[in-house]
Amino acid sequence: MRTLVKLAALLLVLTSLFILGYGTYWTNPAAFMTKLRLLMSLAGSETGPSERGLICGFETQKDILNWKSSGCMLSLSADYFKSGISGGRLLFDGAAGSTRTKLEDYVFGPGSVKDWSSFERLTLWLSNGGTGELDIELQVKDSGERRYHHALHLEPGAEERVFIELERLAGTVDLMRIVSVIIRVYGTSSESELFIDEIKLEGKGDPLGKPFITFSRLEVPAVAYRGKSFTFNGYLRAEKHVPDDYRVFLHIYPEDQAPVAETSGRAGLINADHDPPMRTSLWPVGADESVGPLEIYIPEYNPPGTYIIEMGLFNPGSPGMGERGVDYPGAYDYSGSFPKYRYTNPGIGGYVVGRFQVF
Ligand SMILES: [Ca+2]
Repeated sequence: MRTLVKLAALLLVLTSLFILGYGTYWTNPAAFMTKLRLLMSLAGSETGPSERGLICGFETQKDILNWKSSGCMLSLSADYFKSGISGGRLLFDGAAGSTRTKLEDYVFGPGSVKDWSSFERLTLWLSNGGTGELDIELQVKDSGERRYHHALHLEPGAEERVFIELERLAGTVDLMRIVSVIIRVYGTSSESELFIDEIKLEGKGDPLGKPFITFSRLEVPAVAYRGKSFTFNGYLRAEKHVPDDYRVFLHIYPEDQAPVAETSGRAGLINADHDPPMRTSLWPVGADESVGPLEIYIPEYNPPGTYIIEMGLFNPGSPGMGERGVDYPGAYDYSGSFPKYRYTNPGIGGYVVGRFQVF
């Protein structure tokens, strides 16, 4: 009797599959296989442990549902894959005036990887399956709406494995709070077709979470006078290569103004932000580099007393607008508007590197 029930159930499943697949199979065998795989994935036959750092493997319907598309349609495809049994296929609607299209993944993928700080690079495969050239822009967005842009061009039939070093992203976006990966495609028509697979994070280790700028020393007089200038110089050392050109922030203000949270709100503030004599991307590793010399004037109306010197490197290429008051323990500090490099020196808090007297 039980055997009969099992047989009946099996027959029912096979009949549903047949009805679902029959029409599709004769018109489009590939689509039939995709549907079959979808049914299998929905039935839970592909639930393996997700790979560390995998953002999207384009293997299940769930992978597809993470993406929000506009001007294009994403589906699973057996025609292109670099991992597993399928990849993603982007077809463009080709409507009049539709020259660019967007695909956005809210990084809720299998690994839910929002903190990228322990990885070294982002990689993915792209292949142009259509007859026209494609201009593609990859964007990585963080919770503060900061975006990193990476542009590439694909000839018809060309395939590329894209690598983006996270060290470069770190200067623009907050690697601990990644929100989405966006793929924009320009110049599409209804003949355009883009395949994509295996979006993942690679590498491990701590280079991105570990500070690598060392404060070396200051050259300032012990005493300076209101209504006069003094000569300032400071030295920093890069313990590893700095990928971008950072600017020096140099804030000098009366010590009693330190409790004021916003630097710009401190009475008597002297803001001496400037570009270092040598671009930070050219700084040799392990050597002291000077950020001056500078002549700094102390206005006569400034109060006398102990003054604080706050100095560091920040990235002016970042669009800013960071969340304030966020404790960030890594190599990059987003507690202000722009990413700053933290010092390796223990005990340097708030970038305060020295004090001097003003008379
Ligand atoms: Ca795949």
